[in-house]
Amino acid sequence: MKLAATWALAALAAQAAGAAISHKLNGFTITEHPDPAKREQLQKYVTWDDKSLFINGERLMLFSGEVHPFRLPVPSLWIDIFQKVKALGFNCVSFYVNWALVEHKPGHYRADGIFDLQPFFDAAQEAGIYLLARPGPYINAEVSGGGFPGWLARVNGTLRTRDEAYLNSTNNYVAHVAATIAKAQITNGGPIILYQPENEYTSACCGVDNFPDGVYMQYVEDQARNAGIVIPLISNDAAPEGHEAPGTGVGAVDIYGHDGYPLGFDCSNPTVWPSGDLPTNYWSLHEQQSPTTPYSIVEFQGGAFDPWGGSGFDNCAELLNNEFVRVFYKNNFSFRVAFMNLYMIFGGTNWGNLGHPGGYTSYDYGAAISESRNITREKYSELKLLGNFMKVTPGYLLTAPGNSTSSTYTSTSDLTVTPLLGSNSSASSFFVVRHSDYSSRDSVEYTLKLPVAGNVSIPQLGGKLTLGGRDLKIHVVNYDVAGTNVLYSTGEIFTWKKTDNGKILVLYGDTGEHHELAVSGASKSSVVEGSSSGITSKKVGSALIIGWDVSTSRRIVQVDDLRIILLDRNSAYNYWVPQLSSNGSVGYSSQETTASSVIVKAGYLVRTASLQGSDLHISADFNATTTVEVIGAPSSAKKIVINNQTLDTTVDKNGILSARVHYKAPKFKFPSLKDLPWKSIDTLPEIQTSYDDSAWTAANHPYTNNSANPIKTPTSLYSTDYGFSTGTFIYRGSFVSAGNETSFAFHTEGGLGYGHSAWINSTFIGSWIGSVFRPGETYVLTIVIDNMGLDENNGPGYEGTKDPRGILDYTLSGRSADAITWKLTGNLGGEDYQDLTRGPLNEGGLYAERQGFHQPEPPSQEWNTSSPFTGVSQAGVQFYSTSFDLDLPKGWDIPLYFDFRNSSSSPAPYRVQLFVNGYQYGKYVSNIGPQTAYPVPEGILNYQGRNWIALTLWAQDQNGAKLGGLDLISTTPVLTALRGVESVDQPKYQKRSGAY
Ligand code: IPT
Repeated sequence: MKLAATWALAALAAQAAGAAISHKLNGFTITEHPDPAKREQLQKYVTWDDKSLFINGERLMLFSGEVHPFRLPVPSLWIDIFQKVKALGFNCVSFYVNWALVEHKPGHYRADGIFDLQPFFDAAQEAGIYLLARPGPYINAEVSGGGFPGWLARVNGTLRTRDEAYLNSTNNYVAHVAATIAKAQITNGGPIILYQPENEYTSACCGVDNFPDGVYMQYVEDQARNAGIVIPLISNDAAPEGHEAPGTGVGAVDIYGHDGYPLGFDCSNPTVWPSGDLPTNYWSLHEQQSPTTPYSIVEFQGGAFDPWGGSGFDNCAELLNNEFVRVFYKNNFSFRVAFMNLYMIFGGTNWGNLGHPGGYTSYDYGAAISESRNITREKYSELKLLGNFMKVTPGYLLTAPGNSTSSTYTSTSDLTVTPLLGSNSSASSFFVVRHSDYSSRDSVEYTLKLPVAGNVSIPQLGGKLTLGGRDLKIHVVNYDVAGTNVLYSTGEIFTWKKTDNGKILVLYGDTGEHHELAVSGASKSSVVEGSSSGITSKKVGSALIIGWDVSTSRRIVQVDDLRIILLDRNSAYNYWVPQLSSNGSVGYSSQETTASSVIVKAGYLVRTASLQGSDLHISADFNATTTVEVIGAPSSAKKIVINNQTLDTTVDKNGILSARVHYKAPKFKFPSLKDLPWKSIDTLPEIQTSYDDSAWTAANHPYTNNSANPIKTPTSLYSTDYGFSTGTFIYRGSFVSAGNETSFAFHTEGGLGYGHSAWINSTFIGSWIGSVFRPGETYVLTIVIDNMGLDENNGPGYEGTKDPRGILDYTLSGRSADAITWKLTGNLGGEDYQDLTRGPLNEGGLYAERQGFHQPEPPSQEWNTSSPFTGVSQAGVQFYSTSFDLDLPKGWDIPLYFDFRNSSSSPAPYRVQLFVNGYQYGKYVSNIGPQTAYPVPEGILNYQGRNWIALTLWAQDQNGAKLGGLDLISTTPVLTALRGVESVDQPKYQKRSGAY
């Protein structure tokens, strides 16, 4: 009610102002608000100027990572991701909603259970993370159809255009999803601060006229506004091209943003950074395209996707590694980026057929947080140094980016410096120093000329600065540390904070480097921890200059009431800066850390900290025995309490608290999957002569509803014409022989990496050697097609989602095509899918899936006892089921994987689907790869209890197939503070009425 009223008022106000221009489209009145100030009438919580957003009036840089809740379908694990993002120093997460999972049947929106968004919003809020909502309706995202449900292939109009049939198809979804998002807006006390309509509305194809169509964009925006969205709308142009930027007329968004993937998506040469790939013109483009809005990169490369047969995500993690983080992300800071979202920060899993054909089950993405939620990639640590620096550096947003130069500020043209200049000589400035050849692996020595202290050459006390290969540094000038002015520092800042009796500044550099800082108005320094060797200091003018060689042992230098902690990069990786709360609630403010944080040296992860009396509670995770130290705690803190355990705590002369956490890997046992009692049935009964397909859908439409692809067959054999768009399809074509048929040729489509197998009656066509048909007898063709998902719909006109799946064409020699009568099946019920819990895409059309045997407790008593390790000796599809118990220790986060390995180097090709407690959590194709290890999260697996696994084994070779290997394996167990991981609903097998 409140929202509706706000919206109505805003509309009235806009009308009264007389500035709005209205258009009519599809029964909606579309209202253009050319003046962004009008948006301020909608709400006052999220505002902006040319430099940054303001949340509740506070100017702040939004540092964000992309997370897709639907790629981790265990709601109780979402807090884990949010806390790991928060620990980076980030304050925002961007998320997509996947329409295909919530409106599989037109008009039926269903977003409950694992698809409910509210627990995601709640977890974000608990962790102190803001959200950017990106519900599409088109999302791309390497998901089937780019998020379009299969039935969109039947829309008689061009997708993502103003065609009425398309717009109408989106109304129900957006009305629901935007209303859900609206309820969780910051205006209602929720975490959502921004909304992105559409996705990369940047290019069109194939004769689509009227592009870009502002009236169409405005329709998409008004759908959101009409559902109660009052927060600012932000765009994500695929490249900095200025589409829909404010001032471009109807359809303009409030805040312009663009995407950037400078190293692309081929991970096969992970050490090669091609020349010219570092963006250098982002700021000048921004000034041209959207000078009134904060510079926003809505998706910046956080990893890469990888296709079937690709080089694997370890390679992507290497290509987009810690060096990429420091060179490319810090380079973005030279453009004063004020909103930066990394796509992905956690990729997750394409479970249950949700992916597009260009990807496999893993969507790890090589992201900072791995698919198994692990944070051991070095890029996570590097990002933490950067995220925490930005969090305590609000002065950055007030600077003006200047021109890059290789002469003004450095002694060598091998380096290029981009200045971010403060508005006057005492304001903060930043100097971003990089290699002129950005990919250089050379170490370059240099001195700096900064506009401070009379443009002296730095280091002033002698020595040289060094920029290592594939590094980039941000040097600060006039940097405010709670009232102390750091005149300059060449050592990079991790964090700083105010303490009870002074302030702490943490600096880091690489070993072998020399650094210098100058503190205004200070007179003397002393080394209060560690060796003073390599540390020099001297008063120059009114500043105290301190020079040091980076050492792997920590040194603390006291300068008046400022305590400077000097670290090397690898040591800095172990530091965390949780906000200190009294009640466990984390909060949002960017200024919080400087006043109310603690600096914690620990190991694997620190999640939260709170002070309760004299107990300093820290929730943290460990993968090794670790000494925990707390620096800058309030003087009332006496004891360190880790995960509710009070530890023996010592306090040193500098007030640093320390305690030791012992790590001893727990003992636990896994079942050997090979030795389990497996039960098995044939899941291709369709090739038996006795098979009855009377319940199947007749493929008898003499037309197609697919406006982009005319049919070549007498009746349509496109799966989506009959409501099938997910998982395996089976076609059965019968004909009465005239006796003269000599060959059957057919053309199928299932998307990149797909396969098919075909039989005539029970004879595998792959091995068929031309037996003669007997006239008058009926023959049945059975064609099994692996559908890898629907293609994405890259822009208006591409119509990728309409690329048909199924049989595209066929000929039966000697006969006309209509001699064959076709039937088909996909998942039981098609768009009226059976499994409301696991959602519309999870099961395909194989017999065992239609029956629901992939769920726990199938009726396997009567089935054969046979194992996938023995397999089958001819072409076909076999189904296997078994169960085992796990009893893993509580309080441990133990990443588990199902690991397939080939026993021979050139196995006969086979395809496997792996079901875990009914959830399809792996699709393995032996001859394509690259994925062999499939992580399955706790919550899908029951860590304390029974687990049912099932496999479909599709032997594509006439000689059959068997598993080369399948093992349950784990990586290092993490002693975790994470509590309350709950298994999701895992409905067990129940006889399905009407199942065939
Ligand atoms: C960008 C899409 O917006 C996003 O959904 C995802 O597909 C991403 O690419 C790649 O993972 S499009 C960008 C490549 C121009």
